[in-house]
Amino acid sequence: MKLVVIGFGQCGGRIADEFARLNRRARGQRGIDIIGGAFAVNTDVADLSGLTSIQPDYRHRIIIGGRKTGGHGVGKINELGAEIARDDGDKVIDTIRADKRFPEADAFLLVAGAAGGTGSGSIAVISQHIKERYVDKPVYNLIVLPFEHEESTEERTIYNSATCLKSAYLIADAVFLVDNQRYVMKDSSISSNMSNINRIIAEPFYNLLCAGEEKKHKYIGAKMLDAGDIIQTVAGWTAIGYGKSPISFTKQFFSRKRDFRDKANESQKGIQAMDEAISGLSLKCNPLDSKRALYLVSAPAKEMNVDLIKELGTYLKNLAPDAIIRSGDYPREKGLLDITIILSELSDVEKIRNYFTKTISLISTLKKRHTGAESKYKGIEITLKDIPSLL
Ligand SMILES: Nc1nc2c(ncn2[C@@H]2O[C@H](COP(=O)(O)OP(=O)(O)OP(=O)(O)O)[C@@H](O)[C@H]2O)c(=O)[nH]1
Ligand SMILES: [Mg+2]
Repeated sequence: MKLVVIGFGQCGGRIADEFARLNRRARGQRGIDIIGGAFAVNTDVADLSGLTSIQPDYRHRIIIGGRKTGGHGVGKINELGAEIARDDGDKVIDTIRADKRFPEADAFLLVAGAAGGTGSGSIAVISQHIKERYVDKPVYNLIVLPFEHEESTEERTIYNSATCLKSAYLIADAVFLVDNQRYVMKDSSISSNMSNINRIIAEPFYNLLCAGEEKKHKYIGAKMLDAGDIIQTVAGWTAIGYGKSPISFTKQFFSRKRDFRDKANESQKGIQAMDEAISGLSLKCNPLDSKRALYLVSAPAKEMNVDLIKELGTYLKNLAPDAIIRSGDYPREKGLLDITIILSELSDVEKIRNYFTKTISLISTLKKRHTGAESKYKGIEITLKDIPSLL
């Protein structure tokens, strides 16, 4: 599957940059393309300059709202981000479709941080523009949820997240949810932490996108997972995960001599990788709530067999009994059995529900505060008119 990846704001831009690196890796290691263009859109010139892999020209790093922001961002006011996106949406789309790789893409992936201003405000507006113009290509959003410390120190964080998520859910074919808090790692400086987090966010998409683009016979699995499977699976609130289990060299080397113990070991490794993928999902959710799911197993061809795939399917079906499950195998990895998993069409996501309820109560608090301020203002006005003016 080939995606047109468009990042909005700082967070979105950096993750789109990560996808550009994934594509470079796919070309270098496997001779295939998984991206039909990677773009970054921002109101902030400095943020665009910090990217490394997206082509540095104005056709790939797109500045919007120059007149309104002077190139300095929208300072977390996502309504302003949305307004700018409405004004400059056509410019963004015209720029993206000028890329020669654009026609090959199967779908769009738009990325943004929920809590900021530019990305949070513009992702749904541009998704809407794209959907109006390209009815035949699905539009997916990948939305990054804020760290806990951001939620506790800044009211706007929750409000922006709720409005961004609601708008994205209304317009996008699916919303991949990524919770920053789940990726927090100790003993790293913030910036290396962020780039680590971004790398881990993008990683599960690597095999998932590569599998359907393979041309060489030996890398095509018994059950190839292609763009059609992904499009059929991904809908509504969605989480993605990745897990791996090493396979020792000697085992691969002497694999002709496998006995029943090796076979049991294989399944165990498969289940272990699947457990890791589920416990490391991009967002905490309950598999019971998912209506559609997908898993892709990638391992050296010798390590893969129908029983393993079947066993993994049964395992997942027990966890997500209401889900239609699609699967595929991808005989590619060396020394590794890895699993990519998607849980989609989630009927409930606690974290998102909390953003919505907190925002509703925040709005009523703000209203009260506002009327309080108005009566105070009126109070001053009344006394003010009796004071003589020197003008
Ligand atoms: N995972 C990840 N999260 C990020 C990154 N940069 C920012 N964030 C998160 O994104 C949110 C802030 O959004 P930004 O992308 O910085 O904001 P913006 O869209 O540029 O909007 P303005 O700067 O207000 O114009 C916060 O919750 C950050 O924790 C990043 O590189 N990776
Ligand atoms: Mg910014």
